[in-house]
Amino acid sequence: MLAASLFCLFNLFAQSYSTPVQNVLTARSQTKPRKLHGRFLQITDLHPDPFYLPGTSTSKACHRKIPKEEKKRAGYYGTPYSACDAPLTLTNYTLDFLAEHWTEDIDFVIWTGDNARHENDRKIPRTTNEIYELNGSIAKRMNEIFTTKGIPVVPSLGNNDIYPHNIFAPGPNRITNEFYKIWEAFIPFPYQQTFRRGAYFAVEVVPNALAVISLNTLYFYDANDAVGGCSYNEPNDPGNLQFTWLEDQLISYRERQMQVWITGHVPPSNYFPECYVRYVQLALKFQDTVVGHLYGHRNADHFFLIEAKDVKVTNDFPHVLKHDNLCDSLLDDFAQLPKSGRTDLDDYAVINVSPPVVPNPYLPTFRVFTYNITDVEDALADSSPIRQMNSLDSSRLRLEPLHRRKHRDNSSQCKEGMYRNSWKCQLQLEPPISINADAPSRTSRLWTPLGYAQYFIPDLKDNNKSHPPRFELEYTTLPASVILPEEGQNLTDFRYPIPLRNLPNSLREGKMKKKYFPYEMKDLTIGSWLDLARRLGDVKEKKLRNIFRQYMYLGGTE
Ligand SMILES: *[C@@H]1O[C@H](CO)[C@@H](O)[C@H](O)[C@H]1NC(C)=O
Ligand SMILES: *[C@@H]1O[C@H](CO)[C@@H](O)[C@H](O)[C@H]1NC(C)=O
Ligand SMILES: *[C@@H]1O[C@H](CO)[C@@H](O)[C@H](O)[C@H]1NC(C)=O
Ligand SMILES: *[C@@H]1O[C@H](CO)[C@@H](O)[C@H](O)[C@H]1NC(C)=O
Ligand SMILES: *[C@@H]1O[C@H](CO)[C@@H](O)[C@H](O)[C@H]1NC(C)=O
Ligand SMILES: CC(=O)N[C@H]1CO[C@H](CO)[C@@H](O)[C@@H]1O
Repeated sequence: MLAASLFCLFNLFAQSYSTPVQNVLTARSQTKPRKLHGRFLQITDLHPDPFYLPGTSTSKACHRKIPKEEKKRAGYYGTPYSACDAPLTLTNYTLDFLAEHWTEDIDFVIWTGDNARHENDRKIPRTTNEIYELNGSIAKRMNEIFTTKGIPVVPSLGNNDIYPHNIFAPGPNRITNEFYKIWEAFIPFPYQQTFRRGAYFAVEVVPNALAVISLNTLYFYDANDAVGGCSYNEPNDPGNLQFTWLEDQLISYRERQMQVWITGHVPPSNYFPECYVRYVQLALKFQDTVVGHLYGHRNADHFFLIEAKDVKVTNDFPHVLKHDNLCDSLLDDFAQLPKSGRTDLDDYAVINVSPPVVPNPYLPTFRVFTYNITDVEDALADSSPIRQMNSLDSSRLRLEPLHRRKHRDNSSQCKEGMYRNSWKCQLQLEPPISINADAPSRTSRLWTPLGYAQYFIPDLKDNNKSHPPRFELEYTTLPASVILPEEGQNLTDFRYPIPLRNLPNSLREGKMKKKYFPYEMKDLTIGSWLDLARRLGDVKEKKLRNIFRQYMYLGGTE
């Protein structure tokens, strides 16, 4: 039913892209909105491996040979801290667990790719059919578990979801056609044509209010030899076409006073330099519309900042990976941040990278985000004053001459041949960035992400047929003080940020063990992330820095 009404809405919207917002609002009155929980799931990098055999050698990709030493043998439910992919038992267990424990509590699912095994065994090369079949069977499960229950799923394409891995030519092609079929249930009608061309699309997970954009990051990924890397001289490069599409989407969402999550598989730290520049420019320009950026691929729990200075002509390409070691690079980066009084939040966006389900090379995880839904019913009701109130007052969108001075440095380099036709120099000619400090990415209000809870399987190595694994809370970004109602608080008004039944017993009983609350962030606004980053950049914060490192590698090493 929901699917049908969504379809109508999308259809209506597609027919009249420039229809005034009013008409769209009228159409919505036919849709009975789902009750929102203020939570969504991010799951990434499942990497199921149909050739995985328990007991075989971890040095043979867990495919063959029985080693003498017990600890070199593949585990029944997977092999933690190894280079082996996930046995189907783990993939199935994970999806079954989500079906049983989370479907009642979440509003939508962000699924950021890589649903086939790695290219890690020369003796059993991957085939196109195998990849599509794995994708097909997981997509089918995702559809059963979520979509059929009215929970939208927004998948994005991973670099291992295609053959050969990483290489993706401009569409329409075999890959876009294949995934168009596999993901049919997830791609809204108005985006089907776009998807066939570039494998990107968007879903209004809360119609007319909140959208998720699924990018095809392979067109930006610096390992994809089949594309031009957003070179300014190639307007038809698929990366450039995708950015043009993305900007159009963001303009339209901004006009409709909606908020957006930008999602994809490969994070911007792995983009071609010119694609990175365009990404930064859009992320900052639409800071008032984008609530956050969610990615996978790196298989390590971390976040990083993209900054206005990254698009300065005089700056070299700011690669997150300055050191061989991701953690050191990030801590180094954070140490460069100006003091909070001297930080202009207009200049930043935050990229969140979730660790994977596959225990390669750490432990299986997934994340559940919680977001602010205060007064959401009123806001979603037609002609609500709150909706009006929430609309960002365009007179307050500062058209910043400052930005022109700060970032558009019109440096002499732009006259030189090698720079003239770069996005950095071209973007200097763009109109200034518009900013709003009251936007949900900056100030906690409706749709602002408040925190996430990350679940993991700590003792995967001990699990076997008779001792199945169990996902447990690893940590949350939230402060301990908001997990349970205060004494005497009216329970009718209290919404558990993490459902009570998904909390460990000790927390339910009010024993607030510190390990669950490493960061105590009051919300996930840009300011809160910068506060955390600044603390992490401070060498005196030894304990916090160690925790960050430990959580990044789930207790393992890089
Ligand atoms: C995993 O689940 C699928 C059905 O969703 C089933 O066909 C398959 O046999 C299961 N595999 C394992 C190893 O449990
Ligand atoms: C930018 O460079 C152009 C060309 O050299 C020059 O005409 C213009 O005055 C410069 N603008 C500023 C603001 O410096
Ligand atoms: C949620 O948003 C409301 C405003 O709509 C704000 O008053 C409240 O503090 C926010 N909640 C949190 C936990 O940030
Ligand atoms: C399964 O794991 C448990 C706990 O790790 C262990 O006690 C038991 O012997 C194992 N059973 C088998 C059949 O390996
Ligand atoms: C709790 O809040 C609800 C709704 O706001 C109200 O109807 C109820 O009377 C309150 N209960 C108590 C014990 O104050
Ligand atoms: C489009 C496609 O490849 N679909 C396949 C997905 O996988 C299932 C089996 O898991 C096949 O039956 C489909 O043909």
